[in-house]
Amino acid sequence: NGDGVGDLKGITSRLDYLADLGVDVVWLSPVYKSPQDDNGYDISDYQDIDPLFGTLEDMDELLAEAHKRGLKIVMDLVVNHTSDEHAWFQASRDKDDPHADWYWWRPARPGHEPGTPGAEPNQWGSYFGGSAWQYDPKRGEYYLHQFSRKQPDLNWENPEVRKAVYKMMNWWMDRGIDGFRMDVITLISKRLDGHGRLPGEIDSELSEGEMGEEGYTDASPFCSDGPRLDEFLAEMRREVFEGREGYMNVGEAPGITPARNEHVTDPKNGELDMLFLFDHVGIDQEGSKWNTVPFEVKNLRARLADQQEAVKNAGWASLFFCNHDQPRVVSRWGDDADRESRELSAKAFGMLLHMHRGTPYIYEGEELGMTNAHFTTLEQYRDLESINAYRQRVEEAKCQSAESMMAALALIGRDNARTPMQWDASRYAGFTAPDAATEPWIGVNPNHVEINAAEEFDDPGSVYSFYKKLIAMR
Ligand code: TEU
Repeated sequence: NGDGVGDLKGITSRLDYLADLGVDVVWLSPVYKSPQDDNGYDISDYQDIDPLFGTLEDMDELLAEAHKRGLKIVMDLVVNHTSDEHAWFQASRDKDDPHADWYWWRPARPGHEPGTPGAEPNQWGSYFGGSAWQYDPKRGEYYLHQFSRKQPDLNWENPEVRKAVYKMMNWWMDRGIDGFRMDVITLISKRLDGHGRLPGEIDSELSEGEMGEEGYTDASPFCSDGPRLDEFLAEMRREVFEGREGYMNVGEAPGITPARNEHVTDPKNGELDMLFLFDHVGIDQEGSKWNTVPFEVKNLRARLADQQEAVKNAGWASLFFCNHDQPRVVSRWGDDADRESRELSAKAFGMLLHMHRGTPYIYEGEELGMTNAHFTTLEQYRDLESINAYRQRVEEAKCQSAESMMAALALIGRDNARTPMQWDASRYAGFTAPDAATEPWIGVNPNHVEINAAEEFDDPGSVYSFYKKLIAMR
C-alpha cells in the first residue's frame, strides 16, 4: 500500500510466483499486533493482525488464495515471551492479579536497593544486550527477558499460561492455518533447582554460568532444552493437533543437539514434526556471535553429517542455510564477488540443501541468489540485536573495535536477510511502487538491478530455474 512495509495483500499478489517455484508451504513471520520492537517477535495481541500488514480479513483472503493453489501457510508462534504491551503482562504487574504468576518475576537481590545496578536477581545477559532482568517500579520486582526488555518470558511452569496458549493456537488452526513455526520453543522449559529457583537466585543450588566478555553470564545452559520440554510439547500436541489432518509444525531449537532432535521429531514421541538446529549456522562464530572466524567447508560438512546421522533411523531433519535471522548464504559461505561465482555458489548451496534427508526450507530471495546488503554505516541497520550489540561491545564493554564490529555486522547481521525482496529492476525492486511516497523501511540492495525475479524467471540458466528444478526433483 505504498507505506514502505510489506503487506498481507502483497504476499497474496505474489502467490503465483511461489506456486510456479513449486514450494509446498509458506512460513509467515509474525504479522500479529506488535509494537515492532523486534520486527513483530514481540506480540501484544495473538488474535489480531497489525494494521502495518493489514487485517484478519486480509489473512483469511491469503489463506483462501494459498489453498486454491495447493499452498499451505504456517504462522510464526512466539510463545516463549510476549510483548510487554500484551494485556497478560500489564495485568501481571499487579501482584494480586490472577496473571501475577504468568511471567518470571523476582525480587531484588537482598541488601540491594531495587532498581539499582547489581540488584538484579542474577547476572544473566539478554541476547539483545544488557541484563536479562528488567526492574518494574509498579510491581517493585524484576522480570526475566532473554530477548529485548519489551519481550518478557512467559512462565510455562504455570498451567494457566499453557492453557491460554493452546486456546489461541486452536483459534488459529480452526481459522484454517496449516501449522506453526515455533519461535525458540526449546526455551519454554527452564532448569530450576529443587526448590523451583532459577540459577544464581538467592541460595539456589544451581550456579548461574560463567561471566562473559560483555559483563554478563550466559543464561542458555539453564534456559534451553529444560527438563519439561518433552512434556510440554507432547501436551501441546494432544491439546491442539490430535485429530487434525494435513498440518506441519517445526520448532526453532537453539541449544538442541542432533541426538535430541531425533527424540523430539520421532513420531512415536508425539512432539514435533521437525526442528531447526543451530549447530551448523554457528561454525563461523567463536564464543560471541560477533567474534567471527573463517568458514571452512569441512566444518559445515561435519555438522551436516552429524545431523544426517542422527535421523538415519528415526526422526526427521530440517535443512536450511537462510532465514530472517541468518545472513545470505551466497555471501556468507559462497562467493558473491562477480556474477559467475555468485550463481555457481548459490546453485551449489541449493543442491546441498535439496539432496539431503530432510525438508528443505528456502528463504525469500535465496532462490534468486540474493546477497548480503553490504551496509557500511550503523545508520543503515534496523535490527535491535545488531544496534544493541554494537553499543554494548564497542561503546560500553569495549571488548570489540568499531571496525571489527562493522565487519561482523556486514557478514552476519540479521538485516542482511531483511532487505526488500527483489522482484524487478525498478527503483524499489518492485517491493513498493517506484513513485511510492515512502521509502522502504530498510534499504533496497543496489544489485537488485541485475538480481531479481523478472530477470531470472524465464532464464533456464538462472539460480531461480536451478532451484525450481531441485524442488521438482524432490
Ligand atoms: O530467534 C532466536 C534466536 O535464536 C536468534 O535471535 C539468534 O539467537 C540470533 O539471531 C543469533 O543468530 C527467534 C526469532 O527467529 C528471532 O527473529 C527473534 O528475534 C527471537 O527469536 C526472539 O523472538
